[in-house]
Amino acid sequence: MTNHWVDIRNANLIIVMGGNAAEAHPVGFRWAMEAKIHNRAKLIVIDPRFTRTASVADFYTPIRSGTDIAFLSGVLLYLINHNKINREYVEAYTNASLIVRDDFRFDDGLFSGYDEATRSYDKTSWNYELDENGFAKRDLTLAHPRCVWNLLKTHVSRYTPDVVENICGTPKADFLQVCELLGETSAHDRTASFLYALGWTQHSVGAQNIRTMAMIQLLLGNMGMAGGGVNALRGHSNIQGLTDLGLLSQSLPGYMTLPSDKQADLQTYLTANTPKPTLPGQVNYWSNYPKFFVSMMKAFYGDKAQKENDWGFDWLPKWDKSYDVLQYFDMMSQGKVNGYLCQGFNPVASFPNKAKVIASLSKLKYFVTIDPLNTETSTFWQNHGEFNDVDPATIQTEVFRLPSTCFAEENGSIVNSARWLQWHWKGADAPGEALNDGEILAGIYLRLREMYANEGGATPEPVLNMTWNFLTPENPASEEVAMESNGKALADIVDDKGVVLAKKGQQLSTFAHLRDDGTTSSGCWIFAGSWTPEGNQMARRDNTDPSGLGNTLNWTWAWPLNRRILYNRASADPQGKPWDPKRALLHWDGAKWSGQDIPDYSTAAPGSDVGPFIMQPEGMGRLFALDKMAEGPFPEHYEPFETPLGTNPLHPKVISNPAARVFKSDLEAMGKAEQFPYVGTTYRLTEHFHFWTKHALLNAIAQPEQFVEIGEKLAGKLGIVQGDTVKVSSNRGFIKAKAVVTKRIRTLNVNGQQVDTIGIPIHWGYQGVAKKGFIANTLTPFVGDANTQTPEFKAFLVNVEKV
Ligand SMILES: Nc1nc2c(c(=O)[nH]1)N[C@H]1C(S)=C(S)[C@@H](COP(=O)(O)OP(=O)(O)OC[C@H]3O[C@@H](n4cnc5c(=O)[nH]c(N)nc54)[C@H](O)[C@@H]3O)O[C@H]1N2
Ligand SMILES: Nc1nc2c(c(=O)[nH]1)N[C@H]1C(S)=C(S)[C@@H](COP(=O)(O)OP(=O)(O)OC[C@H]3O[C@@H](n4cnc5c(=O)[nH]c(N)nc54)[C@H](O)[C@@H]3O)O[C@H]1N2
Ligand SMILES: [Mo]
Repeated sequence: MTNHWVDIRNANLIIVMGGNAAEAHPVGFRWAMEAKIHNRAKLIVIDPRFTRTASVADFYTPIRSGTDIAFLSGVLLYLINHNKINREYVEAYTNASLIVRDDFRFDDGLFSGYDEATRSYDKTSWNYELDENGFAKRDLTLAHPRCVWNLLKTHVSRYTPDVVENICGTPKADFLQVCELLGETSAHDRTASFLYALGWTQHSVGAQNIRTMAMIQLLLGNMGMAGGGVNALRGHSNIQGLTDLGLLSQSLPGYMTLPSDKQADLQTYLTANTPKPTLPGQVNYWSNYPKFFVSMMKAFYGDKAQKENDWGFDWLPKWDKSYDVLQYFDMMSQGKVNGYLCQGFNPVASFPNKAKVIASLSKLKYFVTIDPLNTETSTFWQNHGEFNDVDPATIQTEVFRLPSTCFAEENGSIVNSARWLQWHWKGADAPGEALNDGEILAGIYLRLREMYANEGGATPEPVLNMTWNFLTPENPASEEVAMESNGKALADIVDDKGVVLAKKGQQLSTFAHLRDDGTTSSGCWIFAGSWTPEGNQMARRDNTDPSGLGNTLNWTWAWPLNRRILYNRASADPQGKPWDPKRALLHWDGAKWSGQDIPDYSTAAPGSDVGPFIMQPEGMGRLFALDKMAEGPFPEHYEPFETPLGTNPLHPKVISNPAARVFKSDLEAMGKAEQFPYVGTTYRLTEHFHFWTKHALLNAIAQPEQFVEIGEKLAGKLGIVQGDTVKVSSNRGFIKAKAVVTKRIRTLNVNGQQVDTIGIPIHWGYQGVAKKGFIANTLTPFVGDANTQTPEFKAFLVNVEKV
């Protein structure tokens, strides 16, 4: 989130689209309800199904799954055509006025630079036209035909209300009603907040769904404002912490990038990742990249990391391609992987195309699972009749099960959607032989280190040189790990006037004190400030709220630097006056910014050209994304890989995302509408948490049996009544479940045909105390988003029959 949970109550309009917060985030959803009650906010829900969130909304309208880019691009067109934008904000704070290279093109569904053989783009032309100093050219009058503003207008001009209705199946009048309500928040004293989660991310166009919404927020002037922003409602309680700490295959902690194998030395790597400003005088915060990186290497390798050995650069793994989970399982399916350590992950249940997952695991030599529960994955080799019809005699994989604790059985911090690092305390001892995850990993690490020390090996350095300064090496305390993430001074740190900022050995209080000369260490630069000389900031529990905006700066700690609303400089106009006095976050006192939040920057005076989007080299919010997205600098509607239309009404030659993560064998195995005429979509229920709670009797009683939801009209046509057992099949397999016949899923009119949706809750399986059920992911396709590789769980093709 750019904003935070409590801040949702400051919105005048809340749009839940691509999520079902009342069901999946019932505690956080109270802030949406508070906005309704105390702020007279309107709540809109746009979802293929009439959900529990829709049941408390002021307005609901349906949409065909996988078509939100068309809807949101239609909103962009409406806002532009009806002048429902914050014009001053758009001109000063977005890249609308910057001029794009003259070889940039968009034609018939493809942007310039596409290579069909590799299904990827050469993005050279997706850039600004630069002047002789390397700065982007700009036309403040917005008249230049190639300024971002005019390219955007041309790009979205195709998404008229009729086109939106034709692609999305949303009635035109409903669509216009949403546009009108959103347009009202272009006023300086009104904001809108979008609450989204998987209904947007789990598509082959997931990241672009979110980008399109972010562009709307920029046009409305809602970024940086209390009650505005881009707010992902994250899933697992610490999934924000996962990306913060760089647990994706091409990431390092603090959103740094793991070097690629083309970056053979430190200097090449740092140059590639340290941007120069593309407009004069910008903060361009990533220019500090070398400080973050060297400090991280000092945390990793301690005294072993020295300037002479490039701080241990050669010890980091280098990627040749993304090793996302789709890639990894595809490699496994080809027999290219020997062993797999699976920690807190149940891919047989949670990953697409169960048959492919089981076949892949069956090709491993060994498999290790670290989990408190007995999962479908740890027993993938067992025959469970029609739920898992495998022959154990043919599977040679050796399986090791390491029982772990659960989060409530240890101290630690959890990063929530709001970027708050909240400390929590152990609630109970773990049963049986369970060890906590840190202890298990330390045990594996220490044994590996011993083996490398005794026997050598191909590249022993990364393991042998790692620092491991914990009081109990075989069981590092959460407190020690947290302090290491924050970082400390390795020598006295002084400013340019010689004033001591941090004494040698002291915890750092801010990442502004990080150095690139080896005198500071910090395991995750964005966490610097979470554990200072004053102690554990994450354990603070003072909820006083002097601003009344809910920022509670003394409650726990938010990265970066305890800032609660990102890009908060944009909450005031270029002259420094808050757009809305009721939402004033900052003020200029003549020398610096201060106020109800931690300012993005302290000393750039009002009226200066320093942009509020401090992480971008041009300091501006991007309506044109340059080369940051895989499939284009503007969002474009592409159909799901399994589309009920069999075409893309906008450009029949380019049907689905041309840069999506998909492998040839899976592409060829996509189902067709002739055989599988209905749209399948999967989702969760309040009463269960994924596949864990079927181990708990009370949850199993609350939702006792696997079911699928079928709209009344389709059920009537197929002769299915409530309680019938039905078989739902896709090109990858079938499940059987009870039919729930409902008014909540409507038949939609799309591109001259009728489209029906089948709703499939995900929570069942065959381990635990609940009544056994089929794995929903038997049905789903092995294809993912082009940027995040998140699987397309929300739109695929199925057939339904009564059995
Ligand atoms: N009780 C409970 N709470 C949970 C979880 C749980 O298992 N149980 N899981 C947690 C996790 S890890 C996550 S990630 C979150 C997920 O939170 P959510 O994303 O809110 O949950 P889902 O139920 O997967 O999907 C949300 C909605 O998206 C809609 N949808 C599907 N496709 C589209 C589309 O193309 N466009 C639009 N506009 N809507 C679409 C679906 O109909 C569904 O109502 O929930 C978290 N909270
Ligand atoms: N079709 C379909 N598939 C989906 C989704 C969907 O909407 N539709 N949603 C996707 C999403 S958003 C998510 S997040 C995934 C979730 O997929 P998974 O992460 O695979 O599923 P979970 O069941 O949440 O958790 C995995 C395991 O973690 C274990 N665990 C809990 N606490 C700890 C701990 O402290 N340490 C260790 N080592 N293990 C622990 C649990 O016992 C559980 O078995 O599913 C995805 N799959
Ligand atoms: Mo999730």
